[in-house]
Amino acid sequence: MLSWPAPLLPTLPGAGPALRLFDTARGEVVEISPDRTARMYVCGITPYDATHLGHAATYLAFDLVNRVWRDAGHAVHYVQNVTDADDPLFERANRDGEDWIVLGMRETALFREDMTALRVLPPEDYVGAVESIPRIAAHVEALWDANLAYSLDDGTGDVYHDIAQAPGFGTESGYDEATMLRLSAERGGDPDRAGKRNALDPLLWRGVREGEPSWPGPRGVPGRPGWHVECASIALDTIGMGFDVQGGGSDLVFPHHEYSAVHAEALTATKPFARAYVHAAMIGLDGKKMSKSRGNLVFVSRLRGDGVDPMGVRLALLSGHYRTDRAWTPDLLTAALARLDTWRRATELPLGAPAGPVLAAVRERLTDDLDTPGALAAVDAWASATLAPAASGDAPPAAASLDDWDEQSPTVVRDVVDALLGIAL
Ligand code: 5CA
Ligand code: ZN
Repeated sequence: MLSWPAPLLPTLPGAGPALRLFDTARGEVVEISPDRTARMYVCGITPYDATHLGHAATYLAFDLVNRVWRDAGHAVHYVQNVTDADDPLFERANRDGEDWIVLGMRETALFREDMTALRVLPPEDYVGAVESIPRIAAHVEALWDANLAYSLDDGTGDVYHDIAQAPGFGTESGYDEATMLRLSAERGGDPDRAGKRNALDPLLWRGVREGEPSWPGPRGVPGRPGWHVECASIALDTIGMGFDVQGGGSDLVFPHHEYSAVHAEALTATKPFARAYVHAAMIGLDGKKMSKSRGNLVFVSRLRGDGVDPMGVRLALLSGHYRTDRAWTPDLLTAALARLDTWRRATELPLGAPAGPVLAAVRERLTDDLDTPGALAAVDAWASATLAPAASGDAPPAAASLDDWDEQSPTVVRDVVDALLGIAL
């Protein structure tokens, strides 16, 4: 599938510490040690509605991972999927009397525009579910042929993964069985379905139903893929096993990332699927998780349409830590636009406070589990030091040497903010 255009990425002098991120599976902040090419898979959108600020916040968190790696000299093989054939799409398209393919294409196009406006680095592989169906079906067939999957004998053609044969099951989320059963019921699973060997067995292939689109499937059974095997399969076919970061929002910890990992580990008889599972917290509005089904959404495209500077939106979302559930408020945007203005005024001055410390601090804060509030505070400190003499009409502090307080510094800081935070000043 078509990705979106890449913004230019300035190169910065020197290097920062190694990246550390919170890994859900290990329950702690761990050092991420990629090979020369770092590999990351981030779960993409289900394109039945426009991108809201919750989605944007999640993609921004992983954009920082991408930027930190590139700053450290890594090539990055970044993969993202598009769940362009799933129930929410069919339901919305039916409701609106629209073709589900047209709906998916339109919302995916809007997502690309939103990501471009927010200056998110594009994935190298942007892969749709529909275009992947033959390969997903082959993966399901392989599990079935290995007797790791079974079909229900109720005539539906539905195929399930036999989780009792998956020794790694439960290690990504670390949840107990009761929690898994509850979350499975809440998030699209079917623990109460009759005929399954285990209530927690996940759907691999859904046999064709009246009125639903279908494709040729495993052992010739027409239908469509389950959700988790979609991501397992796309990741396997692009970056393979043992990649560095599997990313998404915290609502994907279970069941989605647990099952994607278990499917891929069963398919390859190797471990791990990902070396770290990293989750961004939820953005809410008025005390509730922002979600399409609740309808409490603020869309990136709506803000853009209202003339809001996308860099203000980016800065507002980065002003909170990615692992803290937080609310979107109009005040957050107002504060971000004021901050953006301050940074712009400071970087437009002919002379600035030393840039070295701000570069070191931004690198240090971001590599420490993406501490964006800390990184932003470092730029704030530089901006106020730089603006202070201008405000008071004084020359730069007499003690500062020419090397320290110089004409390169505003340009360097602009590059730091651009390369590491993705903010164009
Ligand atoms: N297509 C699947 C992933 S394979 C999916 O979850 N799509 S989605 O459109 O519902 O969500 C896209 C991404 O945004 C996911 O990573 C999801 O975890 C994240 N997300 C959804 N709602 C929020 C929210 N309120 N705050 C932060 N992230 C969110
Ligand atoms: Zn996914």
